[in-house]
Amino acid sequence: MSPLPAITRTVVKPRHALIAPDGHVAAPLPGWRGTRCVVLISPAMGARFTQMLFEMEPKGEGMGETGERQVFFYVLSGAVDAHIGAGQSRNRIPAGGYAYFPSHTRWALRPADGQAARVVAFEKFYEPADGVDAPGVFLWNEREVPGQPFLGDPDALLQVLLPDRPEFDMAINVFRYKPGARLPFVETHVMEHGLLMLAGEGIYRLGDDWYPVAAGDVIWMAAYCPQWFAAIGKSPAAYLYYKDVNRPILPV
Ligand code: UGY
Ligand code: MN
Repeated sequence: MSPLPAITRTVVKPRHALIAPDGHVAAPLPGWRGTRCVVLISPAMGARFTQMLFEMEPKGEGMGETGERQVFFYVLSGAVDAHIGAGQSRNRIPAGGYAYFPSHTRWALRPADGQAARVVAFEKFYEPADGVDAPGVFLWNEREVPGQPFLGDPDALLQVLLPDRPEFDMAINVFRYKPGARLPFVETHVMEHGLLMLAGEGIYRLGDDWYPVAAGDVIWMAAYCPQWFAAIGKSPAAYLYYKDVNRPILPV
């Protein structure tokens, strides 16, 4: 028997949201063709950034110019060729690979090897900082990034995907938990998060609510949303997440 179509785990609240995959609806976006674009998190919800999913057909394509924004693409499956800058230099990005395009960068993404590809993106207006040069293009692969025990816990490993330097005003990390591992306390902080569950299952506490979550789920946590996670499945859990960092809290 199929589940009632009127039931979903998705919730959108003022200070957090859980977006389950069953509710995805395509939002055609300029610059993309042969691609199903899903805007998962956006300022329309109250966030200060955007998180999007791009399901690209083998002949699909995305292209743009970042303008005042910056964009981080992470390849979930398949592989893409990233064409960067006026000269359109080409770089192959396999699954687990990622590309950061700073503001004022012309870019294009095309699936490689005639295969479909799935890509998640985080986009944010860049906030220049006094005495700090803007970052350059950054391409790398999650497999090359060592996991650091989170606050000393070897069962909760944090991979910091972008350089931890003042020119970057956003961080993108992967958090990997062994079954039973958890955050050591309920975090409450000024930084905002956008999160995609990559693997496994767990329980997320958001504010005073508790949600079972699994691979494919997306979470938005506004600043100061109390948050806690425990991995409860039989296999390891992992999530990819965004946070705003390195900038003064009050506008200067
Ligand atoms: O970086 C973080 O704030 C991270 N520990 N938060 C989270 O996993 N919800
Ligand atoms: Mn946090």
